[in-house]
Formats: sequence, C-alpha cells, structure tokens
Amino acid sequence: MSFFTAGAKAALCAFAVLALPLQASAQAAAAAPAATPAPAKPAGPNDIPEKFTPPDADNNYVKRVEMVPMRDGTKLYTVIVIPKGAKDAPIILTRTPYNAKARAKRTDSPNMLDLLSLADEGYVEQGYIRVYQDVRGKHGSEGAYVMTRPVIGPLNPTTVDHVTDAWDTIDWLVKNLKESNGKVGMIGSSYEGFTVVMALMDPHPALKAAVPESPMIDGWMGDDWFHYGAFRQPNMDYFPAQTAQKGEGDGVPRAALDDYETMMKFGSPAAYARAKGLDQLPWWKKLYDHPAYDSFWSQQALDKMLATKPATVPTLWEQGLWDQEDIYGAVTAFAALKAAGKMSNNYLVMGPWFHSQINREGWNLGVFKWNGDTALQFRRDMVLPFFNQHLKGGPPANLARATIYNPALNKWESFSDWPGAPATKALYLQPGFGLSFDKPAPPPKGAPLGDSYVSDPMKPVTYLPRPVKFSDTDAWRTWLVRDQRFVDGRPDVLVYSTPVLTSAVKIQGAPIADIIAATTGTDGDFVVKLIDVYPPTYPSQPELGGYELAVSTDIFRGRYRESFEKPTPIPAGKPQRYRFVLPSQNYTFLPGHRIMVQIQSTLFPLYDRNPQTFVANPLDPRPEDYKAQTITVMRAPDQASAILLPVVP
Ligand code: PG9
Repeated sequence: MSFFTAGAKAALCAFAVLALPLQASAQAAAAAPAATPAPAKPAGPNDIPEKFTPPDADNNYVKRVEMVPMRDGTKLYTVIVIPKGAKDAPIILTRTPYNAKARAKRTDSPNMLDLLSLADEGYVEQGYIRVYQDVRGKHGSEGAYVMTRPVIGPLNPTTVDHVTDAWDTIDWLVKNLKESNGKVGMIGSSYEGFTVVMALMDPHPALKAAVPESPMIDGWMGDDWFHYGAFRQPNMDYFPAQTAQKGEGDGVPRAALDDYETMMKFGSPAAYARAKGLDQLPWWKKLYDHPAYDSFWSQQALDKMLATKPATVPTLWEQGLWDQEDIYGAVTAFAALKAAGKMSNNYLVMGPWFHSQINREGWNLGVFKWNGDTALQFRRDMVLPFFNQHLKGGPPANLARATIYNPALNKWESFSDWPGAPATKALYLQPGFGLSFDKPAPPPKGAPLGDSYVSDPMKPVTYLPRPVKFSDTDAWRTWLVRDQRFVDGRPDVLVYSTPVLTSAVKIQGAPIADIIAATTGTDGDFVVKLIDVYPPTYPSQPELGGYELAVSTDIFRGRYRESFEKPTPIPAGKPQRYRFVLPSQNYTFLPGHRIMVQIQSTLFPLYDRNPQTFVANPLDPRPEDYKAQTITVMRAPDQASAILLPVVP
C-alpha cells in the first residue's frame, strides 16, 4: 500500500469503511488530539534497541529523514531521497497530509526506482533528488493541523501557513543539501496540489517550476466539499480519516452495505454527523457554520488570490476531464490568471482521467480506451521536459499553452489559448424532448410551455446504480463516465436529445447550463448532464452500443441562483433562471451520435438531498422539511432553457 499516490490515498481515506465495532471507533473519535508526551524509557530488558540503522551500502540512494525547522520553531517531518553520488541535482518537493514516510516507500529496495512511486520514475532516471514532507500537524510533523490551512489573515490568526512552510522548507533544502543545484520544483495532486499553489503565493527564489495537479482551489464552488452549494457526503468519511487523529483516522462504521440506505436513514448531513460523533471535529463545525459562499469561502479561494498576486514561477496546471474530486480548480485558476493578463508563465494540461490518475496508468477510464498510457505521456512528455527546462537548464519543453485530450477523437490537441471558444451557442430544449440549435417555435395555443416531473427526496435519483458504496474505489473513480441509461427511464429525469448528427459538433471549453424552471417548493437542486449518445451498435467495442456518456455534469443548489453569499427562497410557482458553468471539455460529438441533455433534482448519496423547502441551514433540515415538489423546466420562446456550448467551427 505504500505506493498509493495522494489522490488514491485520499480516496482510500475518504471511502474506507472499517469493520470496527462501534465502541472502538467511538473511543478513537473521543480521543483528544493532544500533544503526545515523550514516552518513558521502559524498565527491564528490551529486545527493541533504542535505534536501529539498516545498512545502506547496497543502496543506489541515500535516504535522510529530517525534522526541518519552520520560522515558528515547529519541525516538519521530511523524507529526502538522494541518488548516490549526486552532484548539482535539482530537487522535486511534495508537501502532503497523507504520510510522507509511506509516500516515499513503494517497496523496500536498494534501488531508488523501486523505492519511489510509479509517478517518480522519470525523476529517478534523470537524477533528481526527491523530497516528501508531512504538512504541519499530520503524521510525523509537529504543530497544529488545520484543514487546507488558509493563508495568514482573517481566516488564519497564526504567523504560519503553507506559504511560509513551503518557503522555509525550500530555504532549508537548498542550504542543507550539498548535492543540490539550488533549484526546486514542486509537484502534487489534489491536497498536495493545493500545497503547490500555496507555495506560489510568495515563492522562494529557488522555486523554479510548479506543477499543481487537480489542486483543490475552491472547496465550495466545485472542488471537494460542495458543488455550487450542494454538499458532497463522502466527505463524511474523509473528515474523520483526516482530522480525528494525527495519523490516519478510522472510517465511520456502517450498519448497511448500501450507502444509499445509510444516508437515507440518518436524513441530513448534520443528523449523520451528530449520530456518528463527527460534530466533535472542528472542521465539520466550520463547514456547518458556512453552508453559503460567505467570506469564509471566498477569502480562501485560491484562484481569486492568485489573480491579485500572480507568481512569475513557470506553472503547469493539470486536471482530469472526469475528475470526480477536483474538477474545478486547475482550469479556474488558469482562467483567473489569463483574465489578470498573466498567462505567459502558465500552461494547462487536461487529460481523460479520474482524480489523480496521472500518478497511475492512463490506458483507459472505465470502458473508454485511450491511445496509449496517457498518464505516462503526461509525466514523460510534458512534466519531465518542463522540469528539465527550468531546473536543469534542459532544452525548451515546447509545451503549447494548453494541451487537452480529445476523448472522442482519441488524441491530444494543442491550443495557443484556452478555452477554444466562449460558451455562446445555445442548444435549446424543445417540445417533444428534442434538442436543437434553433430557438423553440411558439407552441400551439394551450400546449404546455415546459416539462414537469415530481422530485421526491424520499426517492432520490442516484449517481450510481444501487447498492452504492463510497468505499468502492473503482466505482468512485469511474462514476462520471458511467452509462446514464440506468436513470433515463425514470419519471423524475427529463431527457432531451438531438436527432442523429450528420456532421460533427466540436466543443472546446466549459458549457453553461441556462435553465428556466419553476418549482412548487421554495428550494431545489438542478443537476444537468451533457451527454454523448453512441450509435445503437458499435462494432469496434460492442458494449458501447447506445452508451450515454456524460461528458460534462454538475449540480446547482437553487437557493443560490441570485447570490452565492446570500441565499434566497425560490418563489413557488414562478419560473427562475438557473445559470451555472459546467466542467470543461474538449470533445467532438461525431456524426452518427446524438447529443443528449438530462435534467434531474438529485444525485444521491454523493450529494445531500435538498429538502426542497427553504431552511436556514441546508445541511440541517428537519425530517419534515423534506417534501416532494413538482418541477417544470420551461422551453417556450421567451423562457427558453438551453445549454450554451463553446462550439468551434
Ligand atoms: N480530493 C482530496 C482532497 C483535496 C483537498 C482537500 C481535501 C481532500 C485529495 O485527493 O487529496
């Protein structure tokens, strides 16, 4: 297990269901995370020596573990692996909450290539020094842990943050590693990507290149915690795993195999948190106190911060096209830098990947097969040349401004700018569940102006066929590309489709859902999926016949339609506009395929159920607040619902 990458480790933490008896877990949760006193020396004979030093003469590397001092005196556990005999070697640094010791140990081996993870192979082959460090408060590091610790300021009253810790670490590394050339690159995915971005806020002069991969940039808008205000319930496993103790916390025990059943039984996220003791965790309390996008969230949104203070460090942003955890951050940060006129040092790569797949093999995603190992292509042909250029004085990496895989054409495409087009071409919902680029015609007198369904929170639409298990890693990684036929016959899912395409429709950028809808309730969620429907038969891969591949999916909590900061009740029965940006794609809908749009109100148990009644705290509705409501999605000429597509000629 030591080779687990950040993303995998996170998924593992987040979705491990432990078979611990309830009592044992309650004890673990109740244990205060106080500083551990120095253990007393045991009396009597002891077969365990005070120190054991394994001989390393056979190793082709030197491994040092250092407690690196920060400016406040806190020492951070740092594993440094140096190729034996290295001189003038650059350093690659990853700062992690996921156990540096384990991150730097794929297998016990005298060979550095075997010791480090698959993702590190290129660095080993090219003679880099590899460093992993535990962030403060986690695993081997001293200090207090704060979840995604914000920068020093209103949300962080201390004198330290990841900006200063990265600075102090880099300073120590270049001053203390005599084998180094004084140049450091940072890389990491997800939480580790977040720590890379933090280092860019005030980069040490020795930080010469950065690769934030699927970084958590804004946890409310579209990364791990919420999507446009809808809460992501697998977090209820991640919180205790990450914050119940300094090491890896226990999972939350389940009485049912099916997480649908578990989450339905407890009702709201807050009721679940109370029942499982999670209300002891400060991070859950913060989240509970900030369900809306108030300053707690906007002041720690890294895209906004970067845009006001862009770094000059060359940065290669990476994000998976179907990243089930952080699909928002990298592309949004890239866009913010572009808007600030600071694109010249920034590059973007998006591949056909699940979260952190770049650290593994990338031959396929679910049933979709790609042209080779796309993750290796990223590491070998993009990241390594990028680091070699900036850390070793190697030849120019010649990266395009954006390099994005086109999953339908099964190839990488290069762009001098991204997005390739603004999302302005409206694909309208039509009567008879059609979809077309023409505005809907005036309907015959008395014909309905929209399509209705009853959304019942007691029978929510699932994101995967039941039984749903958050702990099923394969299902979690591939849910975004699962065939959507499993829901398209439900009466509470609206399904619109174009005729079979006779020419290709190519999109390059983020589609925008622009839905006009009324509800009989006073709150409600809208889930919109843009889908590629394969031809009914597909001889080269028969299981793709008629497949409904959601190329871009997201959810929006209706109470935030006018303001993310100040939610307002939806006036019952009055059509409202729900406009939100969907995840970016570089996709060609091919002739013979159809474009489909599905609209529904739930995506459970991944997202919490909206009670469909406006309540003060949407994380804590009472059981009686959950009410079935009728939703009507409008498709009249003056109330046209559409998906705005970034279509290129
Ligand atoms: N998606 C995980 C995460 C990132 C940031 C905060 C919390 C969780 C991860 O894979 O690290």
